[in-house]
Order: sequence, then C-alpha cells, then structure tokens
Amino acid sequence: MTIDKAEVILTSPDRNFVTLKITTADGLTGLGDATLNGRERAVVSYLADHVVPLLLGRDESRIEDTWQFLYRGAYWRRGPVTMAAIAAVDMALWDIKGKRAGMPVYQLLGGASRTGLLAYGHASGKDLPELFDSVRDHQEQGYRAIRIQTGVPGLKAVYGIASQASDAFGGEARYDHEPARRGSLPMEEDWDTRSYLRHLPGVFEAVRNEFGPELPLLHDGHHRMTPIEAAKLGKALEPYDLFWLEDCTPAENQEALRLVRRHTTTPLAIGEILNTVWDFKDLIREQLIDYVRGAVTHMGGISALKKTLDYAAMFQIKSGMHGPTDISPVGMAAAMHLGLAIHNFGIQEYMRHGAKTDSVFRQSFTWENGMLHPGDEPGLGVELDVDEAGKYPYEQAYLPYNRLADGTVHDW
Ligand code: CS2
Ligand code: MG
Repeated sequence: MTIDKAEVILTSPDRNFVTLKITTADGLTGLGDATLNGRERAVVSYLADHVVPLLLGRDESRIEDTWQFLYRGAYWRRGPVTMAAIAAVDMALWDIKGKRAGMPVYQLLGGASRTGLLAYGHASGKDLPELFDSVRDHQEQGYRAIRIQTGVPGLKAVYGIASQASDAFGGEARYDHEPARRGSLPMEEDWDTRSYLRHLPGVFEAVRNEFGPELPLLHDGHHRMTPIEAAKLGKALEPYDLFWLEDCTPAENQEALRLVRRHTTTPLAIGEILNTVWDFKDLIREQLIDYVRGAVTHMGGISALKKTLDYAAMFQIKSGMHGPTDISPVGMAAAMHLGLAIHNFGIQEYMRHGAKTDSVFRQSFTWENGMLHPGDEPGLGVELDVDEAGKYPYEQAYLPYNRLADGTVHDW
C-alpha cells in the first residue's frame, strides 16, 4: 500500500511531544515519536517541510529503503534533529507493518528473548532522609533497580533532584523528570564538581547500608566531569557496586573514556545524546562502555538502534535505552518492543508519564513487579487521541543550564 497522508502533531499535555502519524491508502495508521526536548519545533519543521512531501505515495512496506533514502538522500547527515525525524518515520512504518501482519512489532524483530524488561526509576532527595523516602516510594511502586541522585551541600539546585518550590515555576517544585520547564527563558543552576565528588561516595555508602547489597543502583553524572575526575569517582564508588555510572564525561570526547577505563571497574553507560551507530562505533569497538544509552527516538528509529545494539552484542555490551518522560509513549513502546526482542538487553529506564499524557496516548504496555512488557496488540500498541492532543497546544520549554561560582557556563 502507498502512504496517503503524514501529519505532524505537536501537543503539550504534561510536556511537549512531537508525533508523526502516517496513514496508508487503505486507512492503516502508524505513529512515530520525534520529540527533542527543548527544540521540538525544529523537528516539526524538518518533518513537515522536508520529509512529509517525500513520504506521500511511497510504499509503506519498504522500511529500510525509506530509511536509507531519507538519510543518504538529504546529503546533510546525522545530528539530533535529522535523526529524530528519521526515527519517527521508521517507528511509524514498523507500527504499520505490525498492524498489517496482525503482530506486535517485537514478533517481527525475531520474537521475545525474555518474559519482561527490568526497568529502573529515579529516586532523588536533597538530603539522605528525603532520598531514602524516595527509594522506598519507588520500591513500593514495584521498581527493582533505582537511580540515585542527591543534593550537594552548598549548591542550590542539582540535576536529578526536586528543587524547592519557586516563584519562577508558579510556586511548584521542579523535578528532574520534567527538566525542560515551560517558559520563555531557561533556568540557571549552580555547580561545583569538587563538592559533588566529596559528597557522592558517602551517599552511596549510606544507601547500601540502608537498603543492602542486592538492589541495583545507578547514577547519572550528566556530562559534568573531566576524564580524571570521572576516573576518581568511578574508583571511589567501586565498594558500592553500581549497576552503572552514566554520562560521566561530555559525550563529544570519546577518548576520555580510555582514561576513565584505565582507573575503574565501575560499569559505564553512555550515549543518550548520541544519534547514530557511527557515534558509538569506537566506544563499542574499543569496549569503552558497558551500556548503550541511545533511545529509539534519537538514534534514527528501531532499524538503526537495532543495528547498533547488534554490533554492541559482539562485545558483550548491553542496551540501557534512554527513557525519561521526554521520550513519548510512542518512543517508549518502540524501546520495549526492541528490548524484548534483542539478546543483549540490559535495563530500561522508565519514568511514568503524567495523567494528561496518558489521556492523549492510549497505551497497551504492562508494568508488573518492576518489569515492563510492550503488550501483544498489533504494531507498537499505542494510539493517539487527536481531539485530546488538540486540547494542549505547544508551549515553549527550555532545559536548565549550569554556571560555576565564578560565572563560567558548565555542562548540564
Ligand atoms: C537524563 C534525562 O534520563 C536521563 O538519564 O539524562 O532526564 C535528560 O536530562 C533529559 O532527557 C534531557 O532532555
Ligand atoms: Mg542521563
């Protein structure tokens, strides 16, 4: 069948989401997620102005050919905007292929390699009592693996923890799972790596003492350390047996990880801001990482991320797909189908979306005993309610950014 219609839907239920909806000549529909947190409209334009005209009249069944046509045909390659747009087309075509076959997408990818996907959630607190409450709360929600982020003494706002209610946010507290705040200007935060490095090992020691040795614990460094600082932290955290240390250094300097690796056996997870298999090539071949953080939404879709993960499998490197709330329910469903099918699944990040988001996107995944499953509906198993989506118009949103005490802009 040919593609008859392709629409780009920008909606902002609890936060902004960009969704591509493809309709075939016989009325089958497929959805793809193209959300790029804080830069949403750039992808809307890339899709609506440059990609949609190319899709009309194309054969819906030719997923790989369409991917290559969009990627190579543009001449200008890679980058988050391009790859999010291609990802949305790829996901939507897999969704349609599943519906056409009457099978969930994971069946088309080779079938289930496991019964469910271990997922981790984000516990956070400005101090230890608040952090412990948050860990317990996650355990009550069923989480069996937990990311630990904590306030640092002397700093007002730290990535990954709820900040104090502030006038800038209408008297609300700002939580890490919705880091891009709607508003006309980004929020400024402060940062001091030496304080952070002094504080963090004690936090993990306390968490291990309180919750025991079994619970898988993760931590996100959010690109803030130099290579030698990251090496020092990885070494200091070894006694607390982390599942992973994420994005310890800025992603552009891949050689940095050689130095980190020489000093620590703490497992490393990298790459939520990377976009292609080529960005991961050296990291994988040199075995500088243990987990690939790429999201289906930002890596050019199911087809492209599967190739990256198949390559990683040859080096015993596993998946750790990015799954904060800025990945839409469509992108999360795609991640679950892929994660269920591949052999080298590691863990899935999972944060619940808000009630408004769930009213816009009807979903069929399940969450039981800390495990996700994409469900068995044909395709990806997500449908978008256009009328609901229309109730929530786009609102400008920006991620925060960091400055050191002397005013220097630092990585966020
Ligand atoms: C984070 C994200 O989930 C994570 O690991 O790094 O929450 C990240 O801050 C956002 O995706 C940025 O849009
Ligand atoms: Mg991260």
